[in-house]
Amino acid sequence: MRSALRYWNPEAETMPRERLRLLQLERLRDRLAWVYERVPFYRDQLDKAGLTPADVRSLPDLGKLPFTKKGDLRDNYPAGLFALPLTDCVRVHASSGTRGKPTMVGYTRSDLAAWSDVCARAIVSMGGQPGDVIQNAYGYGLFTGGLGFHQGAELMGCTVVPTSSGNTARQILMLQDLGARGLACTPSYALNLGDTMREAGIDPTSIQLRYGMFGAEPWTDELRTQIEQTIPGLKAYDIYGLSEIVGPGVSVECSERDGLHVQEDHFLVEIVDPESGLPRPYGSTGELVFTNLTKEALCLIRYRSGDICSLDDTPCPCGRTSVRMSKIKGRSDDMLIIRGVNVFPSEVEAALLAVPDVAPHYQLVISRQGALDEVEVQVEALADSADLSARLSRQLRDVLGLSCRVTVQPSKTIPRSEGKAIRVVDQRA
Ligand code: DLL
Repeated sequence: MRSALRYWNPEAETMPRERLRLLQLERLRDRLAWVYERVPFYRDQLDKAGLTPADVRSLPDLGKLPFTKKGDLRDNYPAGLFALPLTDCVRVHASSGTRGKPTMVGYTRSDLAAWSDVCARAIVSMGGQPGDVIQNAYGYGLFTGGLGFHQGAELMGCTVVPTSSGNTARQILMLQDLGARGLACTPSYALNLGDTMREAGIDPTSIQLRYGMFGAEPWTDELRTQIEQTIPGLKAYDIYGLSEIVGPGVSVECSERDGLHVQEDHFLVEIVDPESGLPRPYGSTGELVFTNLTKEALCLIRYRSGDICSLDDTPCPCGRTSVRMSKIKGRSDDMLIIRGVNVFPSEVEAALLAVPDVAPHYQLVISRQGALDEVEVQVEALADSADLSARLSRQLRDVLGLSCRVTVQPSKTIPRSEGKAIRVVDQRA
């Protein structure tokens, strides 16, 4: 019998940190020269800062370079930040633009090969093995989730069932008939799928799911527990990524589920103060900033992700040597300030799901009364409970210092997700 793989790319995943740092520096210098020669935006940026690529002699020198922001991609829509003409790309993807135009990203054949490799590493890290059947319910299309996962799973010799998102009845049929061991989708959709199976009275032993590869939106350990209770036998793992940098596979949990390993040979990660942009030490919370170390088509330098978490470079028992990210707390632009209290939707999720009788479906509705922001937390109950709303209000006040109205809605009235869940409805003008 073939022994189980521990790593997909052992050389890259277990490289001693000193060697990894040297490799990162070499790749950083090479990519800086690449974009300086080919992308007018970066040439201008560096010229204005009085720098040339040769001025970066050590990794800390990276801090001298200006940031790239989402607005820069928008201003140069569709392909102004590409280092190669569109005709040299073999594929494009785009992230859903909530404000106007989407963000367009491009890939050469070599970019796709590197992306497939990091996705294969991620699948093995979450318990996948060559030969496994993997059902991929991330949306196929411009979104990077579907095709990103697909090519990684194919590369490692899995059998991919490309269901894409939605059509829950057909998803369940495929799970039963083809016996997938791995399920890839957003965590909110996994919960929706599990709930639907339970309501339909499906025998859990007719499903062979063992691992879930869930990401593309913030979620908490409390939601992880709920998903695992809803789909017995499945272990839920977190996978992170963003289209601007590549798509899924930038970082992923291992069997320890104690942070997400960043694929640092491809993505250089920093953590900065979201306000000042100054570097923050490992262990403290801040905004993730990524620099591509190997991309050809769209190679971003110091890209402000907007995602808030912390980094940890202590050794992991799994043997991978890369730095780990904590779960994402939220986005810098999703942080709510409700009567002076700063709160992320994920903190509300963790506090709510710690209370018995509350269903794992919720929405925060924000409105403005005069000069004050009001938040109404809408939830559904698992069982009849006259004082649920009062208990939840107390919990939010005690845990988060947040005073808000909690309304318990009739069952099934909070929209169920098929992709990224909408947790916040902002009614402010
Ligand atoms: O969501 C890529 C992806 C697909 C990741 C499938 C994982 C699985 P975008 O649509 O560009 O790309 O959205 C990127 O989603 O900046 C985060 O705010 C959020 N996000 C992605 N993964 C996670 C995660 C894909 N595991 C944006 N936890 C990112 C929290 C996540 N937030």
